[in-house]
Amino acid sequence: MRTDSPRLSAPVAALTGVVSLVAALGAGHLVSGFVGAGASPFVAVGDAAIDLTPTWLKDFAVAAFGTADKAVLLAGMAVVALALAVAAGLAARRRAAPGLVFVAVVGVLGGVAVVTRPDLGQVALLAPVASLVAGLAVFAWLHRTALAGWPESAARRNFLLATAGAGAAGIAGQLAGTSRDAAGSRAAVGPLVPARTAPPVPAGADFAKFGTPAFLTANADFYRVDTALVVPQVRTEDWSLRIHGMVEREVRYSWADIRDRPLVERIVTLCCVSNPVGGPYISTARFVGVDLADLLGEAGVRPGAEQVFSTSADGWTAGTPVSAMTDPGVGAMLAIGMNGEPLPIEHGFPARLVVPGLYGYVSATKWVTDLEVTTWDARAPYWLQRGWAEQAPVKTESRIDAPHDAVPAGRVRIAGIAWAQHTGIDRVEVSVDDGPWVPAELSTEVTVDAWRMWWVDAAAARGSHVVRVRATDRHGYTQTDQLADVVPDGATGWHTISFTAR
Ligand SMILES: Nc1nc2c(c(=O)[nH]1)N[C@H]1C(S)=C(S)[C@@H](COP(=O)(O)O)O[C@H]1N2
Ligand SMILES: [Mo]
Repeated sequence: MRTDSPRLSAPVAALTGVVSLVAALGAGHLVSGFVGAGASPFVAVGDAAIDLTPTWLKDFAVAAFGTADKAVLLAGMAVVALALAVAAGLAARRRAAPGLVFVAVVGVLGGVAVVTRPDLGQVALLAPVASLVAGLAVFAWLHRTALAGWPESAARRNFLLATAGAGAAGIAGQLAGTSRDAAGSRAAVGPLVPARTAPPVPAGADFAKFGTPAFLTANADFYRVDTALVVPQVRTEDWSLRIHGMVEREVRYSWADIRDRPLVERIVTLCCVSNPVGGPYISTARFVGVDLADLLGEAGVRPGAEQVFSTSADGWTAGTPVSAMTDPGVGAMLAIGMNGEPLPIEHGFPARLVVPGLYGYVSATKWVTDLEVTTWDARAPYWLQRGWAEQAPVKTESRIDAPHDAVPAGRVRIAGIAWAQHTGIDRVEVSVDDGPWVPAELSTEVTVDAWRMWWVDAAAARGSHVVRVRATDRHGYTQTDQLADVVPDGATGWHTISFTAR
């Protein structure tokens, strides 16, 4: 009769896999603290997943989870990684080799994710290499001690040691990374005083007391949309903006070059193309910066140029029609300040693009470092490669914000926002229960590049009611009930809500 070779129990085998995974992630995170947060293998794989996600799945994720979509992605990845680690352990109950192969395959995938990141240099590869080495070494080591006699105290000690070491490495990496982050640089910026200020916001610019948003959105409430899993940390001392391509002369601006120019201030509404009818991805701020028309003028745009292809520190790209940036009437800016502060780090510190009238994905590059003047054929920006439109002016739209719950029957105040950038809102009309369109009262216009608020009163008997809104811009265009999806160039249709009067 043949005696079985020693074999790990299933829980111990699974634990071997899980602790090795933790060790691998800890080692990678430690090294990423020195070579850049995006090199941490877990983050790099997540970033790669975001870039590879098909558009329909991304739309679903945004629709289902909103801005929590990244947290959901990370949680999903954690579940998959844990399952793989358990599988690696279970595959190695007798011999370590199958488990080691598993660890190696996962480690190499992490490495591939890092190498293919557009924003990471060669040294970033050190992070997944550290993960791979730590994962293999810890797996082999724990496997050997566990086979030699779990649950002896020595074996148990090794498992604890490996876990504690991984945790310490992860924390050290986090601290090292934090010491290189941009918060200190941002705090050192000091006041950004515009030479040309935007008009003050009059008292009648919003109907917040009736349920609309405030005219200016606080930085903390400003909607946020980007593909970055970890917010890029760009310090002013490391930042520069290069303008090149189809220009007379290539130019490069340092932070001080920009900050020391006369600054302009403009109130602009930013809107995301992924905003569904009635959606929340729209906000307004007072931006401070310099005119892109001036910077591009200094470089000298050559005839035949069609798009300004902008790139951010994290490798994201956008393509903007040259005319939207060189026509001084548009007011496109390189913004460095927002609502009286330097740009918040999540909104692009130290510098971003703001182009009134265009959806963010074709214009609003955050953490911008490079402008290449080129043609549409030569360069395809990030969302164009994923099926979204090349030209994406913000569509005339309106939204109902109040009422949103049950209200007492009788006179009901309905309020909301409308926007028609560059053109301006001419009128907003509301229809209750398919009745006639009734004109709403409009707020004081601050600029045609910002949203406008409206309200109207309606008589509502006890029961449930349906409200629709439509806006007309000063070109005479009235929103139609034609429904369009957000892909490829923005949603259309009348925002419709229902409320109960009792
Ligand atoms: N670097 C970078 N810039 C970016 C994006 C991005 O994913 N990465 N998203 C764009 C999109 S789609 C929008 S709508 C705006 C949103 O800007 P906000 O987050 O400041 O509101 O940023 C734009 N700039
Ligand atoms: Mo967007």
